[in-house]
Parts: sequence; C-alpha cells; structure tokens
Amino acid sequence: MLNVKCFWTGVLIMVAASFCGAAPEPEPEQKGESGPPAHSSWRETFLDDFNVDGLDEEKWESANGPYGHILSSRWRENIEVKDGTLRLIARKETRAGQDWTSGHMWSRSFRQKYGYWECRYRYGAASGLNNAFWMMSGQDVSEDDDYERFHHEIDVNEGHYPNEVAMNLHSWSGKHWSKHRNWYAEGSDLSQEFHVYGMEWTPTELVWYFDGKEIRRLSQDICHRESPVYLSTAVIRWAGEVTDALDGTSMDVDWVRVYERIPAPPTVAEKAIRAKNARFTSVGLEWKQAVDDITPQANIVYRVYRSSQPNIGTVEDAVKHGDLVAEIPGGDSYQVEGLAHSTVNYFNVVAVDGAGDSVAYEMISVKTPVSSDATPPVPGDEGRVRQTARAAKSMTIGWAPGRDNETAESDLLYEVYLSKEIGAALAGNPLVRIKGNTAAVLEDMLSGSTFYVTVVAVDGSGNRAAYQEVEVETALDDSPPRFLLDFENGEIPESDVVENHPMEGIVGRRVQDAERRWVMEFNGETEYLSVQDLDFVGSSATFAAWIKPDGEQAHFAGVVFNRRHVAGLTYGGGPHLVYRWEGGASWDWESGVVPPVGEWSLAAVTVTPEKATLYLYRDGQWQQAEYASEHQEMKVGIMEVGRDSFEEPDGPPRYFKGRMDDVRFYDRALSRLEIEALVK
Ligand SMILES: [Ca+2]
Ligand SMILES: [Ca+2]
Ligand SMILES: [Ca+2]
Ligand SMILES: [Ca+2]
Repeated sequence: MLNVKCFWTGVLIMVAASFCGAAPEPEPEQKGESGPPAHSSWRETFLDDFNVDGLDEEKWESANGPYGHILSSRWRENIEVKDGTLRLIARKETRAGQDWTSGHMWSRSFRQKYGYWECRYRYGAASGLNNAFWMMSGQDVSEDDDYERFHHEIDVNEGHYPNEVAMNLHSWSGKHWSKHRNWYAEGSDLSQEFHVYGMEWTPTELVWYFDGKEIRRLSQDICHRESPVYLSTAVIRWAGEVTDALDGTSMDVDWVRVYERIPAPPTVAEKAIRAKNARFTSVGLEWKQAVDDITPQANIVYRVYRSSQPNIGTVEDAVKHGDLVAEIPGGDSYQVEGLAHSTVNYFNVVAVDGAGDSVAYEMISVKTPVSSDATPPVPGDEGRVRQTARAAKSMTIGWAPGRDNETAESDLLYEVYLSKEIGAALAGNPLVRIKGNTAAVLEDMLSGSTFYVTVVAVDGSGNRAAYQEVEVETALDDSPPRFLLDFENGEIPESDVVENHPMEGIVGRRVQDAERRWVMEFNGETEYLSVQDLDFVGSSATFAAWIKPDGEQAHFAGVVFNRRHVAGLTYGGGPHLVYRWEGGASWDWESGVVPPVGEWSLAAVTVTPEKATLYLYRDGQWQQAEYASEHQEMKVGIMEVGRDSFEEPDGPPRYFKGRMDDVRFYDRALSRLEIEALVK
C-alpha cells in the first residue's frame, strides 16, 4: 500500500508532492427532520403510523407477563392505539409479583439487517421509565453457528425523562460488552415534544440521529443479523427515581419506519484505462470519469491499485490483492511513481460514491522500458543522514547528495522512510519523495518521541541505494495542561476548583506533606474535588496524578474521573488501576498496574484513537500497560478528583482514600518522554 491516509505518526511533507491522498473528510450529512440520509436511494420496508385504532396484531406481537430484570411486568393491556398514537403505558399496580406494569412489543414477522430505522415519539413525563426504540438480533433463531458470535442489541434510544437520549450497542455473544453514550437535548422536555430518533445501520457503522441531526457515529463489526422493530417501556432503577408520578404516563409513538438502502454504484460509460509516458520508474494513467445517481462528480473518489500479477480485475480482487497507490476525488488521471525498470505492472481504478458503492474499471498492464543501467547510486558522505532542526511537532533532516553513473545529481530521487521501530522503516511506504533536494522538513509529528529515518536514493532507472538509518527525536511539547492542581497557593485555588456537584459538594482537606509540600487529603467516604467543566471534545487525552493511597481502596475508586461521560483514571475491581473511555477497555480489564499503598507514585493514562497506555512511576521504576482499542471522540466535562460519583441505587459513590497532588488533564496524549518529564 503506497498511499491511503497519511501515516499513523501523522508526519507530513515539504518540498515535493505529497503522496498522501488528498481525499477530504466528508462533512457530516445533513438531513431533514426525518427520512433516511441523502447519500443513497432507499425503499420503505416497514411502516406503522398507528392511525387506525387498536394495535395491528398482524404487524405486532407483544409481551404478556413478568420480567425479572426490571421493576415492571409487561402486559397487552398497557398498549393502546388511539387517535393516531401508540401509547405504552406505565401503571402502578401489583401484577406477577411486581409493583409496576408497562408495555413491550415487537414486529411479528418483519425482520431486517442494516438500513435506516426511525421512530417519532415522546417520553413518559416522569423519571424511572425507559422509553425504548431498539433492535435485537435473532431471539427466534436457534440452530445457527453464528448465533453466539453475532447476538447483538442496538438501542436507537433508551430515552429517560426529561431530556436524556441513551444510545447503546450491546454484544450478547460470549462475554457481554457494551458501548454506551448519552446525549442530552439541552433545554428540551422530551415528554412534551415529539422528536424523531433515527439510526443508520451499515455493515461497518452505526449512526444515531435526533431530528435528522447526527449525534453519534460508531464503527461496528458485530451487527450482521436481522432484527425485529422493538418498542418498549420499562420501569427501571437507572432512569432516575421511581415515584407515583410515573403512574399513568406513557411513551407515545406517532409512527415508526424502516428503510432499506438501494445500492447504486457509479456508472462508467467507458471502462478502458489508458497508459501514457511509460518511463523507467513511472507511468501515467488516464480514465473517463464516472457518473452517480446521487454523489456529485467532484466527490466520486477514484482509487488506483497496482499489482505485479493480473489479479485486480474486480473491486473485490483489487481490494484484496492490490496496493492502493492513490485516492483521488473527482480525478481522471494519475502519475504512478516509484516503479522499477523492465517490469510488468498491472493497474486498475475503482470509483467509489458517497454511499460506499463502487465499480471497477478494466485492468491494464504496463511494462516499464528496459534500461541498460543496473548500477545503483552511491550515497554521499558515506550515507550519513543528520537531524538538523528539532521542534515539538516537526524536524528537518539533511543528507549529502548521491552520485550515479548515468543519472544527473539534480535528477536523483530521494525517498524518506520513517518508523517507530529500529530497522523497520523500509518495510513501510515512503513518507515523501523529493527530486534533487537533500533536506526534508517532516511536520505534524508526535512530540517527545523517537523515530528512525531512512533515506533511499533512486536513479532514473529505478535502481536504489539506502543511506544509513538514523535515530531522530522530536522535542517535548511544553504547552500547558487544561488544568493543573498542585495545591501550593492559597487554600485551594478557586480559579481552578469549584464545588458544583449537587450530591454532596464536600471538599477534601489541604494538608502539608513531608515529601510533596501542600497536597490534598481525602477520607475515602465523603471528600473529593470537582473541576470546572473542561468543555473538551476529542479522542486524545492524558489524565495524571501523584497519589498516596491510605490502605486498600474501594473497588472502582475514582482518581481523576468524569461519571456523566464515563471517562478518566480510576481503580478497577481490585488494587489495580484502569481507565475508561468511549470504546475502550471495560471495567474488568486486569491492567496489573498496582499503586503501592502508603507511598507516593505517579499514575497516568494516555488515550489515543488507537490505544490507551497506563503508567505508574515509583522510586525510579516505571510500570506500563497498554490496551489496544478504537477510542471514540467524546466529551469530557466536569472532572472529579478523588471519587467516581456513581449514584444510588446501583451503588454508593466510589471514593479514593489517601493523598493526592499535581493532578493534571491534557487535551492530548503525552508521549512516554513527556510522562517521564512529569516526574522531574
Ligand atoms: Ca400517527
Ligand atoms: Ca450511488
Ligand atoms: Ca545508475
Ligand atoms: Ca503540591
């Protein structure tokens, strides 16, 4: 693969043409209040507008009995259809040993996987009720190998009064896991207003909509089974206090619809690709542009594939066997570089529309001319490469020009390769190709990190010679944290710390410590700090604190933690630390990182879109644990220091007992060197 997205290090170029594809990130799609996204054509596959009185028994099945895991039994009598509206009613009445009743129904025969699902409804006007529009796979499938592997639940919305939209993906296969996120319709009362809750479900992604506005996007690879439509109310403990106010309230549904996407790849009038100007190391490709039913011509993306074998004739084969050389939106030509002389290359182009539907052109073969020059260039200055400038996010490297038997010095091509591993750079793709120049500025790099750079000189016939690999470093990023609490000044620095939690609002004690001067002390029962709303949204962050635990900690005791969005550094179900982040490790991750009791240690976690790293430093010793996971972009609001404000009735808040100092949050993932710098 030559091209795709820019490298994981985020390093970019300089002087010469970028080999990173120029494809822009697509804008989030705007829709009307209802109806499926505009990127495709759709057909309606299911509709009930409840405009005929009485539940349509041909369309729906409903529950009629007790439900163990919730506080209500669910009965047909709790479902009413009248005046154009379905009502799923909660009643305070003792039936089947439970104190409440509610309604629960699902489509009798309709099943679908993927597509667009939407429902217009309003919540019951009291806390304690789950107002749910959701899908769950294959309860009625038993004899199926995939049943265990792909048993899933998608909650478009488990709505909670007054304005919480709770979106979940559950895997019920093997060990249960879920990816949960809340969104709040600030200033709205969702029991008073009807709104449209929508979900696009594709083989690779789930996208949640509120009145046509995207509110969450999640990659997925487990939801591949057909599901009925589910509409349910349930009295539950985690939807707020259950009081008599709930009696007689209902989730009111105006209509529910499901659509199926109609795949429509771009069409190509002439599929032949033309090759021109085949030189020793490059060849130009030209093709006629495709036309799509929906995607504008300028937004159709052309993917250029190369192979040394004639095995990229179809979309599937190109993806499977080809090297992706370039991705060009709206283009009709491309100059492929970096080829060897006297070799046969196969090329194909795949046109992809905004919905991901694609079509392949006709594969062609091109032989580069035979060259009599088989002698590679000789690197200058015995192949030494030097780092000549260094900043936090960029650097300059330079080398002496090479010499070649045939190619002029000014025509020699240099490829710059970069790796985080020693000796591994040439296994990747060149970051940049530069003709005739002997310096490169590498930009947008990770700060405080070590890299290995290899420069390769290429002559006009494609003969290659590598310079010596060189170790290079970016400087530490000294931009300040979003907050830093060292407790040295005044009582507690009020500009940084506020009491803002309605539950208790008790602040811990500022005390003098023999090792760290002024620190905070928490009693493990009532004390903690709150930090003002960070108003941070992102997928890279660092939480850090010096901690001195006083005795064994409560399970899940919060260190630097945000309960509303479930993010931060916390104890797990034992003496070890864990972290929480959307899409990241679950509570039961056994990190093995155990802060020593009665001693100061630095605990930190860095989160990137690809992984999280836990660090613990004590007495010159570093301990580290990594968790690879796709971390989503998320909001991190009000942070608490010294507790997780987990609420009754599911459990008491989880307090840290001991001392804390130098508590930090960064809106970026610090490198290992930057974490080490926190110790100094
Ligand atoms: Ca209706
Ligand atoms: Ca299309
Ligand atoms: Ca040569
Ligand atoms: Ca201090």
